[in-house]
Amino acid sequence: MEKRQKNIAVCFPFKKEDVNVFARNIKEALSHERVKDVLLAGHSENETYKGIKAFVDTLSEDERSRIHIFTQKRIGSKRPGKGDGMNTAIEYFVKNTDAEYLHFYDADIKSFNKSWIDRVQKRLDDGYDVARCFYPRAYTDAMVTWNITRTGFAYTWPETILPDIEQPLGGELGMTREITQKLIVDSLVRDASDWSIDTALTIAFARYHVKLYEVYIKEGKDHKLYGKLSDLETMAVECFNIIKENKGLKIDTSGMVYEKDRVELVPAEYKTRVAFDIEGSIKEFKEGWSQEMMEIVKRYFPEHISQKVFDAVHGADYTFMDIDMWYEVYDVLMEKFDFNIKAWRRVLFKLWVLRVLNHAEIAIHDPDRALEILHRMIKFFRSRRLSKV
Ligand code: GDX
Ligand code: MG
Repeated sequence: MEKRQKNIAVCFPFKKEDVNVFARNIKEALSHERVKDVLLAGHSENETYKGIKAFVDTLSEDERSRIHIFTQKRIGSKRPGKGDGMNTAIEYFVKNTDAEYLHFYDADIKSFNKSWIDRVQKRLDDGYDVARCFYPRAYTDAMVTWNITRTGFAYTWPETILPDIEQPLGGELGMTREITQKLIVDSLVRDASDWSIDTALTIAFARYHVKLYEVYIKEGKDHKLYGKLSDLETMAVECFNIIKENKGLKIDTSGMVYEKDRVELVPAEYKTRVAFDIEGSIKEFKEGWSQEMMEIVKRYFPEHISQKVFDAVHGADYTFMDIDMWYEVYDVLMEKFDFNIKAWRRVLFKLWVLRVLNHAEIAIHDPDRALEILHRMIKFFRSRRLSKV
């Protein structure tokens, strides 16, 4: 059989990670016969960076020559986060390597192995421009994806394929060099220096009309887990904000090819696994309400919603944020939310927590129904907006 040339670069953006898990992933990537370069895009020269550098020093000369370790440049204007890391890596790939394909994987994935690279690359070899991974996830997980991003896509671009993408925030994806050349001059992507990068990339792919394939990784992404929902506060807010900022953007995906793997059966353990600490999240919802936050809720949201929110802060009913009410909330947020005002960011987070608690309550008793409601929510957002435009 003809031996294929080494033509893939694999990048791991990283900030603060378990060095052993990360080192194992680097080894996996290096052991792939087609991986030419491994790009390690660090946040800063922190402990993880030093630990990984020390690990790289223990590798063979051939392996070391294929590793490129660097810290991220300041590229975007938002918070300096994962987006600056990915954009620095994309630019590095275009300017300093000659591999044909660039893949990204998160550094903290314990279930990662080199077959993931094969599964992504197979689709690129088949002629797709971008291949990205999706996974079975606990029915109470992916709460930013469902309630912020897929709903936001359905609200803003209802006539496109964007709301159908399973994991629009997924950090595991591969693309051709041609796509990376577009990304390094795409201001929407370059500016997305924080958690908004994954959304920015998804929007960019739609605007380029790429041939997109979503690959189902059935064994799942086993990575570091969240505790309370507040671990996701920054992510939820940044992911919402990029959609709001771009709500005027016209996107037409009619010329786009989009395919995904069929999901056979979701393993039973994902249905009942609770992805975060529910009691802790309720407590967090109740705490830290400033006068300014209260005023925002009172002033901008319909009274039947604001009253329930205020009652929930002191009372025991915090599971009322169903999909109809979430649509009403989303409508207000798309008009009035102001990222520059801290109280607004906190209000968005608190309302999202209520939405998650409503879903979690159903998911604990009837997971299949809860999942069905999430799908119905996307359809509902889409049809409401289609009937408006
Ligand atoms: N260079 C750099 N700079 N890397 C970062 C930074 C940063 O500021 N922040 C995080 N990373 C790395 C991190 O070390 C890891 O390798 C990866 O980015 C993802 O971060 P992690 O903390 O594991 O995020 P999480 O919550 O697992 O989120 C991932 O999945 C989300 C999703 O699929 O829903 C991540 O890829 C998100 O972008 C994505 O939204
Ligand atoms: Mg992770």
